[in-house]
Amino acid sequence: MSVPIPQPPSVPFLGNVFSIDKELPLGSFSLLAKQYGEIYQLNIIGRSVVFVNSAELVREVSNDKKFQKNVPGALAEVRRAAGDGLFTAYADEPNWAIAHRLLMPAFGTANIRNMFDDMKDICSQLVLKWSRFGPDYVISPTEDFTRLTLDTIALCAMNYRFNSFYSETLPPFCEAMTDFLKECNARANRPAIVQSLMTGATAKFEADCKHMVDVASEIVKHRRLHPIEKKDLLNAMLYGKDPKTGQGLGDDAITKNLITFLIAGHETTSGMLSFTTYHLLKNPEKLIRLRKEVDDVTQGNPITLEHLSKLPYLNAVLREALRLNSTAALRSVTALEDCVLAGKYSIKKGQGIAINNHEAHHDPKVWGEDADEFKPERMLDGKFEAMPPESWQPFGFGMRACIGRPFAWQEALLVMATIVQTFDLSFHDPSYNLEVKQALTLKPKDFYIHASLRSNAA
Ligand code: MNH
Repeated sequence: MSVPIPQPPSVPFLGNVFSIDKELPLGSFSLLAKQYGEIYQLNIIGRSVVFVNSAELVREVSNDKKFQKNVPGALAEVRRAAGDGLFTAYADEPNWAIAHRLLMPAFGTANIRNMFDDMKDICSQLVLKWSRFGPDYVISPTEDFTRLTLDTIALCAMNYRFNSFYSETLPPFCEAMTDFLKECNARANRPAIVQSLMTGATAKFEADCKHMVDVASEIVKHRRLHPIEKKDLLNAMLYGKDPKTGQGLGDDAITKNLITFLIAGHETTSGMLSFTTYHLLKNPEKLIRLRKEVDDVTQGNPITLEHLSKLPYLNAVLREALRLNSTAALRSVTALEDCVLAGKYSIKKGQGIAINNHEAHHDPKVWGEDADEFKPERMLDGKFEAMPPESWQPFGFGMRACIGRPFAWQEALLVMATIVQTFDLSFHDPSYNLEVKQALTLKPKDFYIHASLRSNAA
């Protein structure tokens, strides 16, 4: 028995576009999920999208044989800068497979371990800033973590220094990217006729895009002229060959992938660090447990690569923060054939499906009635491994899953361990409750803290 997929009332031509909050599309999609349940259908300016919101349905569409990555809406706009780079490549674009095979070893755990010293270099800059400014200074964690993650990916991937900690405002590249990503979201929800009238916004969009392309292609040119011996991602792309076809990547493809790493590699991780900090501040007893683990392992010594493999509670904290607030909570696939979901919802071949992992990660059916609470303990002692498959997928799924996961994880372990080892943290506004904002990814909104050097250092 087939059951129709519910669709909120729509208006002619624009479809359901008025249901979508321009500042926080995910918020609208989640509100609709509260109203319509595990599945619903929207018409976004003529494009039909089926949203799946339960852990069970997400598991069903997490299947590379039946569904493939889709690059619709805002993601398609990101192609203006990132083209057929790894993240925004269409499923059938040859450069995806070549870059994927060529880059997998470079992003593998062994190579990421080589990046520890560079990660530590940037992490020390954050520590120095927070120490020197002292306890009265109002810290914006989202801004300082953005400095940190942008500088870290640039140094590790292409030996480039943005030096973000040495300026009052974020680097021009970062502003261009933030504005660009916001505009990608806006453009995706604008009818073509409206878009065609917005010449000012389009000019700004083009200029931001050009700025990013210029910075990245300058880095490639510079490295060609001044080669260095470093096992970074840029060298892997310049000199590596696809093991299957023997092909290398051209300078244009390399530039697009550098932009991809800068975009994909910093916002998401910055958001994860900010949400983790928020949840630890809201749950002081978890912070105490975490600090005890870090102190026991490090004995107050500077953090080393070896320490990072001995911090199970920190791993659980990061998993739990990413579950509650996945920074890239939506992904899209297309059905490769006609199918029926949950034995009752008919889906036609070619149908676009949006996967709302924010909802799935809060599904009480798999996470329990306390699904909205921050409880790292549920990720410990084999419980995480025992969850139904694909219940936790903040890094996406299958062959198009995040290539930067080991990178982001090592960076987050280092930074969070260093922070709890070094500082006492407090909310700037003790009554602050989490609010979320969205560019392409999600971050806490109006979240400010204070940091003072620890009074009871180990
Ligand atoms: Mn990342 C793909 C989340 C860190 C580079 N990343 C994805 C996807 C998700 C994701 C979800 C799948 C998107 C989709 O299905 O359309 N990524 C994250 C999160 C973090 C993260 C939550 C940090 C926390 N990502 C990073 C870092 C890098 C990176 C760091 C680079 C250094 N991610 C990528 C790339 C892809 C990707 C590249 C695309 C992979 C592919 O399609 O082959």
